[in-house]
Amino acid sequence: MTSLPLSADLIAETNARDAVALEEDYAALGRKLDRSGIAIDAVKARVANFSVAVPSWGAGRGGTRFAKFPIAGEPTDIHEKLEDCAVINQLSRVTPRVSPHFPWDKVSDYGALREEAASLGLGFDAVNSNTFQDQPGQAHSYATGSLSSTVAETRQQAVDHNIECIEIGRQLGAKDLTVWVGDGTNLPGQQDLARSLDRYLDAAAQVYAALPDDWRMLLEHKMFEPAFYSSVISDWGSSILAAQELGDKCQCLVDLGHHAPNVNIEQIVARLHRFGKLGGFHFNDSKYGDDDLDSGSINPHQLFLIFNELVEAELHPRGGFNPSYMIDQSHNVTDPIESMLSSAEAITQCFAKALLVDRDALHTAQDGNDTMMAFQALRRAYTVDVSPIVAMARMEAGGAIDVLTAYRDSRWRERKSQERKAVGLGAGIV
Ligand code: PSV
Ligand code: MN
Repeated sequence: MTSLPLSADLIAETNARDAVALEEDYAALGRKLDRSGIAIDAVKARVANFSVAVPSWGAGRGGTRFAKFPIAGEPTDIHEKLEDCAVINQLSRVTPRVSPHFPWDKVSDYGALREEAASLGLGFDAVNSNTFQDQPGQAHSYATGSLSSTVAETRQQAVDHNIECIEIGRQLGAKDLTVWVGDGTNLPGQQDLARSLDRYLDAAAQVYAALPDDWRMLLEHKMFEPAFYSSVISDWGSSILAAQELGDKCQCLVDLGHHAPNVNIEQIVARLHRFGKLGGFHFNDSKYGDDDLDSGSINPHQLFLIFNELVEAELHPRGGFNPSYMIDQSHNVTDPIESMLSSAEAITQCFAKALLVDRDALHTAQDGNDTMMAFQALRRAYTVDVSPIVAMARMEAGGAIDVLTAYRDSRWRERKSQERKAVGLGAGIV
């Protein structure tokens, strides 16, 4: 039986305050879109089917290598994280899956954890392995690498951990294994750049061989950090080459923060799709590097352009279109629930805007080399305020029209601060 964390009455009360205004805004937007031949209810139906997963680790306050500033009522284990994720989904109705990270979310009974999540209205998304940190009592250190380590026993340990993650994921009902390694170097000459990739590919092939038939292995690239001179899987080029070598069940995952500044991420998305290797996303935003800021907070236009490519890719699947969508952010100074509510809304709005693009006008302008009209086809969609569509879809699914006000009215964090144990201080990028 499902038992959601917030009272339905509370959501209904806050919705009652906003419902008339929403109806008016929705009707006005419906008339505007109708003039362009767009049926607002059809867009709303697509939005209602959209979803994005949340990361279990995102439910806690993040930190930098300098400090972490915990808040009272923060979750300290996977059970409390699931509760918070259920709050996000209950209000937003767009985040029904949680992506777990191991060993951070380790428990003794994964069947029970799956049931616990289901009772909160949640399922599990991709499982994430962690070979970028050492754990207490671990036999071999990852300090100088994991899947690409020069030490055979360390590589084997990393392979075994990934295979264990697949086994855990099977019990949780997941279908994807996301592999991000921090492997790389900090000084020129530290490792042979070609041979470290050979070792990575060899070890990754052992993980790939353990994938069930209906699973995918998603390779997440990252340009720098923790390695500051070279990373083994540093960019989408390394990622797609590795994915092509490993096989059809291996695809690439694009974390928006993991590129060089000003890289054209939407073009990377189109390229990966072109070659059947677009596996998924970690949504976040960044200004300087991998800052893990809230999605759409710095460059919402880029997020829209990415969704424009995704909508285009779905229309022209080229043999498949099944990218997994997930948020991956570090909430250093906000309540993580609030950041994820706000981010889920920003992501869904960009998807909705991309649905509004007049594709015939765009393609005609593109084919005729009418640069300005091609751009205007995108601009017209981007400038529409789609918030009534997203809010209406959410309300009809049982969520809140104004997610942040409803969350604050629930006093969730204050109530949890009475029940949950305090999180320790300390630094660490997680
Ligand atoms: C690495 O920066 C990353 O984006 C990977 O997805 C990790 O699994 C995650 O952050 C958590 O640290
Ligand atoms: Mn990530």
